[in-house]
Amino acid sequence: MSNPLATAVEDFMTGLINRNPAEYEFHQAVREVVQSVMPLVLDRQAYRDAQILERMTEPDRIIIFRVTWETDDGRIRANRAWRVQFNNSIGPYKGGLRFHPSVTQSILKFLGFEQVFKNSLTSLPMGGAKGGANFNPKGKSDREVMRFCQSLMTELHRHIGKDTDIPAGDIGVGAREISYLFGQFKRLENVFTGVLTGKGLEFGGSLLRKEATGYGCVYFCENMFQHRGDSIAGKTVSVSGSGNVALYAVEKAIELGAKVVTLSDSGGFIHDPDGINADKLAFVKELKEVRRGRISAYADQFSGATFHPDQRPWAVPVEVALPCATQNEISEAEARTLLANGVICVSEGANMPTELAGVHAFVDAGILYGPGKAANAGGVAVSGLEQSQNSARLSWSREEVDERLQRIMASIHQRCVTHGSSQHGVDYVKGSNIGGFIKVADAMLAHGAV
Ligand code: NDP
Ligand code: 2IT
Repeated sequence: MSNPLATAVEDFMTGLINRNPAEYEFHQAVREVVQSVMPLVLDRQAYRDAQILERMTEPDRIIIFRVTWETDDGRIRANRAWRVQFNNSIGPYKGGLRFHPSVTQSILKFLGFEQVFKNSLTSLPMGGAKGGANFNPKGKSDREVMRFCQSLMTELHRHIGKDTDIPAGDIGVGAREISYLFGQFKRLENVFTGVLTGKGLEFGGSLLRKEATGYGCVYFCENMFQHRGDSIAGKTVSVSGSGNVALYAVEKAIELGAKVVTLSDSGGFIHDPDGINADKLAFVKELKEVRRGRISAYADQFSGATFHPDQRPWAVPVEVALPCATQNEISEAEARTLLANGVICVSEGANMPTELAGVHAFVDAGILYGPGKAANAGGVAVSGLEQSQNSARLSWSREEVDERLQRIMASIHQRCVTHGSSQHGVDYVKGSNIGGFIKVADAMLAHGAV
């Protein structure tokens, strides 16, 4: 017998795939959301009459442009850049910029789409966007990165603004890149304004923005544990990545009493059965944030640790996994390995790190599974707080920002509980998708046919 819900999802997806051929990451992100919200859409005639789902899956606009720049030895190079302005129903467009050779329009559309729901969950007035370029910052000099950022901003500046669209960092875009982008925006527009977040503390940045995504991911993890009367304290944890999100997830997990045993980069992963302590983390921060080195150096530095080239950390038995590197870094098979080895909690620092079949495996197993759009919302939330501080021309203390971050993560968790209750406990996928959807959908209804 045909299931009307499954049929509605498949009919919708067929149309979306036909309209957006070969954008596999975008299809994946949309399918997950549509599976969650279709019952609500079928139930509310107003959503169907206004074609809310069709409109929410179509970006407001995509800006595509060439970025031409010069290497240190005078060769001309060109890259492609995008800004996907997805939805500004509840606030100005907001979302990061990614610089990585793998960047495609499909990846930026999935990220922009996820950002709409994530930003809605934070309760702050932020719409969703994402941008970036297929530029590889690895191996480039600071001057080359500067010239690239300046060239990119020379086009991007006319499309962004503090009340229009506020970019920030993501993979390959950290403090250095945001500073160069900000400097060029200021030069072109002759205004000093909070048009980017993740800025340096000397020029309008917020305390704790750097730490916010990783800390927030662990706060969300702890919220899930506490809801079950448990805690991350004493648990063994694997973390992937060794960038901005991963390093501060490790820092907070250690602080809350967990034992973190892995880190990774695109070259492989390190396993340290003794656990990464504060001193070892300080070494990794210096290695990654200052020297821009490779994680394999960890195993050369600390006896007892091993490096596993070209592998991901998911076969290491742990109770908690925090994927903090990139999309689809946990395959279905790896999700099943984690479950077979006894994982009880997965909190996603990265965006869409788990393949959809792996997501279903986690949800069906009834473990605590916090999807990225809920668990990694702390970064954009503190970006929103950076914007508030810029508007008020104030700087809040670290304690004040941390307290607000903890409150926002707890309220996202509560929203997931409200919208995601199921017979197994809380389905955080359903909770975050429906919780993020309703506010945006209702704002779109209120705005009429725009
Ligand atoms: P960084 O560039 O600081 O670090 C990325 C890390 O992931 C590096 O260790 C990198 O290794 C690894 N990585 C990236 N791409 C790949 C790949 N294709 N295969 C294997 N390893 C890879 O980025 P962030 O820490 O900022 O971002 C990590 C994730 O968190 C992304 O999914 C991002 O979208 C998400 N996120 C980031 C937020 C933020 O505020 N920065 C907010 C919310 C989510 P290598 O150096 O070898 O490339
Ligand atoms: O994926 C994300 O939420 C980010 N990269 C951060 C976006 C932001 O505007 O701070």
